[in-house]
Amino acid sequence: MLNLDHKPSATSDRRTVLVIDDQPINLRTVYQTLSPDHEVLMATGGEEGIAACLRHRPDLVLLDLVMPGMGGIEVARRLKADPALEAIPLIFVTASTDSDEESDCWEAGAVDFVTKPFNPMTLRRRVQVHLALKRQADMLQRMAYIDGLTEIPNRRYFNERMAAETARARREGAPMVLMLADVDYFKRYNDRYGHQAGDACLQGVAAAFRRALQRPNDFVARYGGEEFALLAPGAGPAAAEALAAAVRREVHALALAHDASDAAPIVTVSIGVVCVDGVASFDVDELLRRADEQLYRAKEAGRDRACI
Ligand code: GH3
Ligand code: MG
Ligand code: MG
Ligand code: MG
Repeated sequence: MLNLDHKPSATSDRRTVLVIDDQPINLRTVYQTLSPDHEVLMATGGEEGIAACLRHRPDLVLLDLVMPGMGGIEVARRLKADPALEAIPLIFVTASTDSDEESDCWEAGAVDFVTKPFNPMTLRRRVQVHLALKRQADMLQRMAYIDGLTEIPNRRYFNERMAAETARARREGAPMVLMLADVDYFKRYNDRYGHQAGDACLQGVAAAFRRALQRPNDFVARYGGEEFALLAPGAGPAAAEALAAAVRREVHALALAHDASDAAPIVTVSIGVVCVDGVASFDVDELLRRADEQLYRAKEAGRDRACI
């Protein structure tokens, strides 16, 4: 599933293409073919290519099949295994005419296959077609998965990522942290400052949550009206404490006056935290129920706090 936390795709017409090939001459040829229309990044090997994907999140990858060290198929598998990178379309560019190898490329997740030496126009057109498809897919994803008010992912996105990350945590025995956060006395905030100010407050709180995220795969979604859900895959109890503290610090730093709150003179949140230790068996509903219980405890204990 697309990682929605990266740069919005619809902002620029120039899109980024990453070329991974061990031969400088091939890199140069592809660069000359594509650079008039696109930003072209280059990597001379598999590992370097994956690192460039993580750093630059290209819109498309052109991948050489045969390279010393990590070959193209392995690069493709790794990109497809990373939820943050799997949506990047891959086109194999290869001198191979072996039919089995061609099948391997498709099975590794390629959207297209270009044989070397290529006709420059064919390469340009194929790249254009797949960039256009990617742009449409990105737009649909945004419309389906981004909350219109706060511009962070919505509950649908959260449910899908949560299911995927929970399955992964179970499979890998990795820890994970789930948080449900709720704005304190928000009904009073609306009553006191008006619904429009309430909307602006939710936007500010969403941005504060975002700033509090610590690692690339952490994410926050608008779970309901003034409720937010955070997931930190791979995080243990110490990271959970740090994340909850960062969230509270960022929300406090907004310093939004709330003189109708019994918790503080500013907007605050209460947070229910659940740490998954990686060996326990659990399912999504159970985790959400536990996070909700912790949130309820935080509310009962006076709000403006996290319960772990
Ligand atoms: P608590 O501290 O126990 O959480 O109290 P609360 O008032 O925050 O909780 P309650 O669930 O009673 O009220 C939530 C309010 O959030 C009610 C609803 O009108 C408001 N709300 C939900 N979505 C939106 C929104 O999109 N914009 C605005 N302005 N208000 C919203
Ligand atoms: Mg090669
Ligand atoms: Mg609520
Ligand atoms: Mg509330």
